[in-house]
This record gives sequence, structure tokens and C-alpha cells, in this order.
Amino acid sequence: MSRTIKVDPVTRLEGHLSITIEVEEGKVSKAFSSGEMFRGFETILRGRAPLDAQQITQRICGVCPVSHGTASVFAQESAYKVIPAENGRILRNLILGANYLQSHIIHFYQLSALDFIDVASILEYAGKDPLLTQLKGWALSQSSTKTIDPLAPFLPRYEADYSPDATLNLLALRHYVEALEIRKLAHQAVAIFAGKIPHAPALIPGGVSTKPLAPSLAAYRSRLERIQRFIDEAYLPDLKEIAKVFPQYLSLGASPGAFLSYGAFPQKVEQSQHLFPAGVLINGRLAKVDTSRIRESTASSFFETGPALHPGRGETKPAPGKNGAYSWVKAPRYDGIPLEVGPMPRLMVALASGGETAKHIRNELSSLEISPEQLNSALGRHAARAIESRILARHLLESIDEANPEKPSSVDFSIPMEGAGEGLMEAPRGALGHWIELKGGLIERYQCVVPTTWNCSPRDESGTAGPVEYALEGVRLADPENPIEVVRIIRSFDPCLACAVH
Ligand code: NFE
Ligand code: MG
Repeated sequence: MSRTIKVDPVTRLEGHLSITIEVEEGKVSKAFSSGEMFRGFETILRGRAPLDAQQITQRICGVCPVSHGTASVFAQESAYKVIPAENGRILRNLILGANYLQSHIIHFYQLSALDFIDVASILEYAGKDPLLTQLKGWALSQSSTKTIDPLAPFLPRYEADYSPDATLNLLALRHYVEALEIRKLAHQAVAIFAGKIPHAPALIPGGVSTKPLAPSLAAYRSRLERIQRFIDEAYLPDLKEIAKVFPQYLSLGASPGAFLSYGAFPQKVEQSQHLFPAGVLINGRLAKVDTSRIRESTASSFFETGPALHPGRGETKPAPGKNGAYSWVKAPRYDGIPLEVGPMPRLMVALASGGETAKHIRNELSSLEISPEQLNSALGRHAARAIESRILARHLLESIDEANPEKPSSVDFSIPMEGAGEGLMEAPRGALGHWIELKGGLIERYQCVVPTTWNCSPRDESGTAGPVEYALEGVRLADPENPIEVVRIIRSFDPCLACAVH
């Protein structure tokens, strides 16, 4: 007998996602991923001055504004034919890098850890750790009457096979609280060179508008060192312990094995080399990224149906209530293939590319006792975020000294009346592209293809499911009333629907 289950909204993620699954004989037979709202940034940008774009697109998201600002200045630099200043490249990497770290840490502790560890352990806590005592006191204070469950602040949650290891639960909960402080430091590190966060004003075509002055560099370094300690002493060890308790999630939730990375953290102003390299990896075969192969399908999306278009020619024509549509997310495809994007695909592309980063990834994987193949799984995605954080923190600390306080952080440019540009970068959640077209000195067309647009895409015109949909199909549910397996797999992608629908 088949039944339909709707998880709506999926909580502990950004934006409005609902997932509908069909369950047959205890297994997910079909999954449908729906972005539940329209935002219209691509429409808002039409007819505006081009320099508005890096400010307006940052409002797509409060979690990854730096990424949209960066993709926008890359798109404009490509349209204006300008190469940014070397200091600009370095400071952009420092800004984006600190934003990655806050994003990965909050995703693991605040958004995902409670899928695995048992938060109920806090009620039994009788020790003297101030953070845990505070957390227990807070939980109890929120439910001071006898009729309210003492776990109320953390409810509702599915009844599930949470970790039975009280020591692990309490340690992870301690880190849950500590992570908030770490995140604050990461935000401060971003703001030192970004001007403020969220929505960084300092990102401009040609570079950044702040300078790498010695006190700023020192302020950044001290915060990064503290964040690095947390990654090494809490994030990676907690991940390793959780993987020991839930080994099945090192295979559950795999996507078809087709990955994209545009390349993260350019090591040259020409973007010819990245800390995490660019590439398309399909069934183990690595190729150069060729964006002319990208098309966005609207077959199952609430947009007018037409031929799937390249984003450089893309259109945004909402069609609410369209027959057969079930999502406000478009469906990007590469040669017709849905690609998964994010930290795990970045590591997969880096491993296939070889070189220094691949060596670091292999070392980290072996300390976690995870094989490269196991990365394509729910816990593998979490492991990829932790590994990426560690490699990135080390790299950022090394690159602080490359900034030169004596040199400018940006170069001048002029805006042509006509032109077009493509800005490709890696946001924390994966490959992000902005496409801009200018006419009469104003924005004629602006299109974004966003990480969660790839991952949470609905079916395309040939009926092929998106990566999240695919990852859910075939999964066995221990208790369909409590589909914990489903949310563990969805959250492993770190979806941001606010971004996906833009
Ligand atoms: Ni709103 Fe974002 C990142 C971008 S995700 S969080 O990372 O771009 O689709
Ligand atoms: Mg778009």
C-alpha cells in the first residue's frame, strides 16, 4: 500500500521548503521538492544602475550575502573587462572565507546536530560546566509549568534513534552553545574588511573598498585562530563521534554522483587557479566547466513553460498555479544532467583534480576514518563541510600576510553602455552564477543560478528528479509517522530556499 507524507515546512533551514514523499512498503518511492515562494530579485534588477546589483543581490540572503555580492562583482568585472587588484582578491578571500566558516559551523551545530544527538540528555545534567548549566536552566525556565514538556524549547521533534551516548550528547550540546560565540567571531572577521555583515558594502567591482591595514589584519588573525581551535577541537572530533554512532548515514542519502564546482578562493586575480579547484565530475570523469552547457528548465516550476534557456538568455516570467508545476525553484541542468553542488562536490572535484588540496583532503578523511566514496552520503556531506572548514581556516591564516598595506585594494573601471558578463563563484552551499546584460548603461537582464537551485531543483522536462529528490528515493523509513531519515538527508544538503527561489 502506498501513502503520501508531506514534511512542510522542513524546519532548521533557511527559507520555505516542503518535501512530499510517496512511501511504498516502508520505502520512499518518489520525492518532490517544493520551493514555496516567489521573490523576484531578477525582475527587481531590470532597468537599474549596474552598481546596484552587488548591493541588491546580497539581499537575496542573510546567510550568504557575501557570495551574491562576490558573484555580482565577478559578473560586472567580466562585463566591464576589468581585472581586480591583488589586494582585492586577497581581501575578498578573507571576507568570503570567514563567511564560509560561520555558515558551516552554524549548519552543523544549530541546524543539524539535533537530528543525531539527544538533546534530552541536558535534563539529566548534574555537573558544573557553566554553559551546560545555563542551557539546562534556560530549557527549564521556558517550561516552568508542569503541563509543559521540559524539552519544550527543542520541540516538536521526531521520536527517533538519537545517540544513546550521554557523554557525546552533552559534549556536542556544550559545543552547540559555544558555536554561537564562534559564529559571532566569524561575523566580526567578515565585517573587518566587508564594512559590515550581513550585506557587505565593501564588495565593489575592481576589488574591495577597505584596506588591509595592520590593525585590521591582526584583528582578523586573532579571531581566525580562535575559530580554528574550535574546528580542530570540537567540530571535527564531534563529527567523527557522530559518524561512529550512525555509520549507516555514510551511505544513506547519496546523489547520482554528478558534481559541479566553479572553483573556490582564487589564488590569482585572473581566476585561473583556486584553493578548491573548478570542474565538472560526472560518474568519476572530470572535465572543465563549460557554462554554455547549462540550461534552466521550468517544466515543473511556476514559471511560463518554454524551451530550457541558458542563464545568459534566461527569463523570469512567474506563472502561479501552473498545471503540473510544484515548485518556485527552476531546474538547472548541465547537458541535461542534474548536478549536485556544495562542499562535498567541491571536495570530490578537488580529489579528482589531484594536487595539494587533494592531499590535505585525503589526510583529513583518513583521520575521520571515512573513505572518499563515503563522502557521497548524508554524513559525508557533513564531513565534507568540517574538512573544508579545517583546510580553509589554515589557508586563510597563511594568506593574511599576502595582503600589502602599501598597495591599493581596488582598481578603477568604467561601465560600458552595452555588454554582458558572467560571474562564477563558490558560495558555502556550492556553485553560484550571476549573469548580467547591459543596455543603454542599465541592467537589461540579470539572472542568478544558485546552489540550492541546483540541489533542490524539481523535475525537468524529461522527468528527471533533482539531487535532493533523488537522494531521498529508495530510503527505508523505520517509522513513517516520524520520518527522521528524510530530514537528516535533506538537511545534509544545507538547503537555503530563500536563495534557491531568489
Ligand atoms: Ni541563502 Fe546561498 C549559499 C547562495 S544557497 S545561502 O551558500 O548562493 O543556495
Ligand atoms: Mg534564477
